Amino acid sequence: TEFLRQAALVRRYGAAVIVMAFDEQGQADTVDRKVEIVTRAYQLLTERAGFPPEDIIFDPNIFAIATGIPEHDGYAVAFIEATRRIKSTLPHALVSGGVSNVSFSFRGNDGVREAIHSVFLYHAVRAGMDMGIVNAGQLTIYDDIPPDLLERVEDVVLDRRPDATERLVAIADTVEGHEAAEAHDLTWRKASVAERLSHALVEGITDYIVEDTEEARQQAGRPIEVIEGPLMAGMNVVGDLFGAGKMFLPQVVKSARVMKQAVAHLVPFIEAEKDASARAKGRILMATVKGDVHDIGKNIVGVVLQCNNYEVIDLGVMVSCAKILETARREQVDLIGLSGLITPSLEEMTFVASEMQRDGFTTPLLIGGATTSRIHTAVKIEPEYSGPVVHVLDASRAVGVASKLLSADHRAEFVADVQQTYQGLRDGRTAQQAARQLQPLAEARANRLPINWTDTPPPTPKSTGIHCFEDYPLQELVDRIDWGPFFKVWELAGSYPAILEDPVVGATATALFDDARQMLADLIERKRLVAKAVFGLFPANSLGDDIEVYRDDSRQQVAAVIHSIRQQMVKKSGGPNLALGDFVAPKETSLPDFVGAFAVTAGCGLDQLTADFESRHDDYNSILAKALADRLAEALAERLHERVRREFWGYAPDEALDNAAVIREAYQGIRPAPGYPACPDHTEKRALFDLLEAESRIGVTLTESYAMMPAAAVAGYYFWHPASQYFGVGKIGRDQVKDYARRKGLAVPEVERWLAPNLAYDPRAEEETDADAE
Ligand code: B12
Repeated sequence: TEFLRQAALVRRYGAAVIVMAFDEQGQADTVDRKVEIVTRAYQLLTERAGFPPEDIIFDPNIFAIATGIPEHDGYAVAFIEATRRIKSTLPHALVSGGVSNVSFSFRGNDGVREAIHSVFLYHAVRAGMDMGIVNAGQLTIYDDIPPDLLERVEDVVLDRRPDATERLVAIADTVEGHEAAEAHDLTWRKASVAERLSHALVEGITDYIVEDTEEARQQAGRPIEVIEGPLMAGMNVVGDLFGAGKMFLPQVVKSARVMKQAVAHLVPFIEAEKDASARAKGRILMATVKGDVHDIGKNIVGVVLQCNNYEVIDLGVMVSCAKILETARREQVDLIGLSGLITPSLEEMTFVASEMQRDGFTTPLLIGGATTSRIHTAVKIEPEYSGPVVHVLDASRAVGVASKLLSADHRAEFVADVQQTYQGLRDGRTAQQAARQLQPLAEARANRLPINWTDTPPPTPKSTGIHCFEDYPLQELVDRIDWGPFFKVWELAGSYPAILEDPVVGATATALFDDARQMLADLIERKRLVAKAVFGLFPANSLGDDIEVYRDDSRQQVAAVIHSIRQQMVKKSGGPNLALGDFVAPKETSLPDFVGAFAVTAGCGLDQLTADFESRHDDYNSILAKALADRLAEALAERLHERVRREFWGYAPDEALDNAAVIREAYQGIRPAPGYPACPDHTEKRALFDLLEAESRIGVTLTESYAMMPAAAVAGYYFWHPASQYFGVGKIGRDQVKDYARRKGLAVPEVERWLAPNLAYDPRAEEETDADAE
């Protein structure tokens, strides 16, 4: 009962649980006991406490091995085997464990401990372990463990021989902690041509690729054999290492560059022979949907799939549904992959799925991109299409999903599993929706942020009106770059700058960072990218939830209205229900307040730059350039905001924050951008752009889904008040949607379409209720 009481409490907070393999008789140390205890817990949690199984994490106890006590020798194997059984018998449950325990008897000898952790993780992860607690400073790369040590450590971890501990102890003193130093030698050049090609692919070295490929071609009977033979073999090694977590994304993208250059050398010979191209594992169509311009993520996925021998047809960005379906038919693709960055793309993806259904497609549909999610895919997209629909979280999972969908043996099981999971998510969602408590709009408004305006009268900007920078000095932005997201693009986990020293990804991150800084210096020196910005500080007052922006100080003529949306969730904490309008002095106070608006880009010239790289089959530098342009755009937004606070508005003239403090948003005021959680309506960008004349002044345009072009662009508002803060609007009710539609002069269904992710209700169900009422 105590277990169930605690489970109910955890469930009330919506949290996941970690359950140790522990019962009335104590901690479990054998496979059977571990499995028996967690199975009992699983049944109680799922059947009695209503826990979704994916929120249950089991920790089936990792105990120290090689302690000298024979009964302890099997502890690692017991964990690994228990994990395997849990993963096969208790669907969706996750497995974790405290890894460092296992090597406890080698305290003081980090070299041996690192090797034991890596070996243990290697086998446990293969058995299904999902996560673990481990000192990241005590890990080495499995493949880097010297063979002699590896054998002895595996003997111990896998309990392979009775004298395993003695044999490991015998060499323990000779083992040193891992060091990254890798000799820069060229001995690999002496190996056979096939081995050289494989080495160049795995290490991402392009220096000799054309001459080696040519040598291989001369030796081969036909040019295609070079691709099908040594190049494919090398790429298979890369694919396997990446899949096993032993190689990281930047390295894989560099490998792809080697492969592309080799293939480019061979293509003219293959064409001269009129030979069919190498047989790929499958043909995948990829596209960023209509109205959306983002493509870094899609391109990365494309590269990773190509590395794994899939043929990728990439239609680029802003691709209409008709073109996607027409190409899919003509090219007889095996999979269709859609990508999107902003929320309007979610609706477009749903539309593509419904059109696939209408056209009688059965091709599996993959969904990916920053704005997508498993829950959205399950709730909105999958019900539209009877073929398989799978949300893919990131590049490293894309290959696994593609291979299962294209495998005759595994497809049915995989699809059934995904469908069952999505059904579960839909059911959970309905229950959640029913439980969600919203306040009526009027009550939420009554609970607005109370600001005593007479205490802090609005500061008058030093300089009102519109300011424009047609060529903002890039050098000034370098120190304002937030490098954290840059590493995330490359799927390297960790915060900057610690990531550069990280024991697992540090070397890769450092090499990538060096490349990035070198390219940045080159971009600045040769002026290959141009950054532009426009901003304005305008007289303004709030009127209810809206903000009226006036043309001049007389405040007679309204130049634009910023429509803000109010939080409607019940605030158990007693906090206010916020809307951006709260941060501007209400009209009835007669106080002369102001708001700011801005649009920046660092993407002018980027298309030419990436086209150059791509013509040289260099995805690595192309992706690097895009990621840098994004960083510069964000840095420009940051720097401009800083100057607005200190110089142009001048309400914080003495502000002196370092980059880390700026990234932490330790300054006064906020800079929300339409699309971000405080103002989720992308259509508000239209008024913002008109107010700033952004199109004509800096050449940034809006697509039909309100994405900005060039892609490396940010646009938003400035609020000065010290109480202004970032927040999420969350879910809203139909009362607010109707009110908002009226204020914006739009039809309710149109607003419902743009704000789909924020609706607390299903508009289709509401339509029926309306009809019933009539
Ligand atoms: C960096 C960033 C930016 C950068 C660069 C954007 C870019 N090129 O990605 C800048 C600063 C320019 C930017 C601008 C904007 N952004 Co922004 N941005 C982000 C951020 C922080 C990270 C995105 C990113 O780069 N991820 C790394 C890449 C590699 O990942 P990815 O694209 O998701 O791709 C991976 C997977 O999704 C998957 N995948 C992708 N595609 C596909 C396709 C297939 C078939 C498969 C299988 C897999 C797959 O694999 C990829 C590799 O692992 C996200 C928040 C977040 N944490 O996601 C917000 C976010 C994407 N941005 C958002 C918004 C709103 C904007 C702006 C509209 C804000 C504004 N008003 O200015 C603009 C729009 C720009 C434009 N041109 O219109 C929102 C979008 C959601 C929404 N509400 O619409 C987010 C989610 C933030 C948020 N929480 O609100 N942004």
